[in-house]
Amino acid sequence: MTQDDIKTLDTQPDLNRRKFLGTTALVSLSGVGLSVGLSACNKKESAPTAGAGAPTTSAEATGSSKYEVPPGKLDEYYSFSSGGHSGEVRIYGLPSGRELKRIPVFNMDALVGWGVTNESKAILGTKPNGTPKYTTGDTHHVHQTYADGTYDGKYMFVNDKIHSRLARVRMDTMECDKIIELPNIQGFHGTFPDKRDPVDPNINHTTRVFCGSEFSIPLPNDGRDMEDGSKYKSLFTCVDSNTMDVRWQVLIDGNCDLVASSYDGKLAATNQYNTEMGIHYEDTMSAEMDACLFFNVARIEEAVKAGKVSTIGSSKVPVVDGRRASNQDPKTALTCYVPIPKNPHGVNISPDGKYYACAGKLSPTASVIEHALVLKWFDGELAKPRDAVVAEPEIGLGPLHTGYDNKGNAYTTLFLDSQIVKWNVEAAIKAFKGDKNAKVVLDRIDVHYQPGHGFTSMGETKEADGHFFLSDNKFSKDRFLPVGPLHAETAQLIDISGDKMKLVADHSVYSEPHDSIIVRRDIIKTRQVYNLDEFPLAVKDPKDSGVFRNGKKVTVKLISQAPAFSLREFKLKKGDEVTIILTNHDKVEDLTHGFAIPKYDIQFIVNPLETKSVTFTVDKPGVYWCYCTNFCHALHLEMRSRMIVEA
Ligand code: CUK
Ligand code: CUA
Ligand code: CA
Repeated sequence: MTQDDIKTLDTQPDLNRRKFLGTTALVSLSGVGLSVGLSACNKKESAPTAGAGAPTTSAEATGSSKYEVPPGKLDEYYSFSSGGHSGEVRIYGLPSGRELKRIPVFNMDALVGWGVTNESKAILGTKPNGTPKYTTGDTHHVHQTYADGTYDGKYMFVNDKIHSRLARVRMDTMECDKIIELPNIQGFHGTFPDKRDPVDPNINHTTRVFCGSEFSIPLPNDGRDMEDGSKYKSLFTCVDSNTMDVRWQVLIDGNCDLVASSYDGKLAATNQYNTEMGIHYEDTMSAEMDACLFFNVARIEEAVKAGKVSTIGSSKVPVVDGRRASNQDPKTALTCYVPIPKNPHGVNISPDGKYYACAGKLSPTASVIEHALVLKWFDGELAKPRDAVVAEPEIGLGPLHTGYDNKGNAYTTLFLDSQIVKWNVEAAIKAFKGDKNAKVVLDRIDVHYQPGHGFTSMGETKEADGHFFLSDNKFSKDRFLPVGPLHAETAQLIDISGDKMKLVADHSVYSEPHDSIIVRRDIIKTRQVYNLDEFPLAVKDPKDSGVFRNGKKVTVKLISQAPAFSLREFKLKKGDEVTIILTNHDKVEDLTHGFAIPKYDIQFIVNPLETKSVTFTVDKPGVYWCYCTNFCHALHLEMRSRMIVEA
């Protein structure tokens, strides 16, 4: 594409395609128009759908050894990614795309024993019968904690959309250490940690996590008001990042979706696509304008302190009123609703902290909202919230998520156009003011196909480095060997360091990552081994091994040290409730052992100097070989212990 073409795209949008989205798709809501217009792949009809054997044209393939990571060499970046339906978090190396780890969070995991061990069940929460309360999760957004505007390498937070849970992952062990369920909400979608305290200048790091609820429900949701949509409500939630207690909630008009936090700690933001508060999906598209909703964090916390709160149902969480009607006076308002066209998706703050980009989704625009002007509105010095919008460039069809480089450029995913568009924020602001020469759109690149999230290396921090953009695409079709009706997703790596974007790699990923962050490797400092002392149950001395009976409750203590368990066998009686405590005494990193008991559905691992426990009732007499599941030694297969259950 030449510079002239780009200019044409910028100033003269393709009217037919715009019209298609703007009228056909949206007017014929009940007909096929909507499904064609809004569902994927309307543009790439010519692409083979599956197994057609047509090789990809090599014209677009620009991969070169510069981006390859040779054997024995390490990647420059970590990419932390949500796992969608899997309920897990994944870790990749970039640029190689090597999958390094899957962290079980909301899901069961046989390798780790997540959902099996007592320790993981205590984090997951259990039903009265001791099984995990939920066994499914739906992770969408991962973000790490901040200090001084960049990652501090301490924690990562991830949402669970299906059961409205927030999980925290420790970055030193890359394991989940806490999960909470948010009260009185459904469809917990966007989440973002704050970056500093809005008031206390000494707190320059994360202490809060903001959470948006996408689905409105009757409050409390106990069988009342089910047919009356006007009674459905959404709440915006703030969680303490240290204690993981819910601090407060804000009752709002409309819904929440994605969430952003400002660099000065003063504002949190969420885009709203259902300001109509529609229950049926055509109702959610009836208005031309929805909103980006801003929360004044300091004022909300003052109101909570002053007791201007209510509670909902059995929840004790203080709820403040952020609805429009109660927040008309800017000088006391807790919330500011900035009108944005139409069913926007995504809100992302620029690394200089000045602007939020809120993409239109059903409008081919990205709205640029100036942070300082929103603050001005709260001071009573801006006539109306919409005046905080300082640019609204037309960038393409189905804009969703925006990443940033370190040169003032934004990169937005275009779901319907299957493109990434690079545009300059300051130029967009000039164009909005009437400067006809401002060159807003700088480049476009095709991706394959239908990108959801896109994100840049370190792009959610003030250390954005403008090196890579990763496009997480929802369809891959002809890009990989077909594996049945469901294909892999594509994560496409794009070098954004030059004027032109350059596609450098296709990585296949298991469905369906939504959001990721790309983190410089020097920020992450992991531990090599655990410490015996951090586990209260640890079997510290091999001599402490044995079977300890207290009526029908039996504790079996043993250790693992390659290639043996400290008990060759242990005897139990049918009906015993047994707790097995296993401590791994191997001290070398990665020298992990497993413990599996056939027919009892027990399987877990113990890492070096780690302790884990399981509790279950032995109801089947017989001999059960407990064996090591993790290849640890030349005599790994011989590493066994006999569980003998007497009738
Ligand atoms: S949402 Cu998935 S593409 Cu859940 Cu972040 Cu936009
Ligand atoms: Cu221990 Cu294999
Ligand atoms: Ca709407």
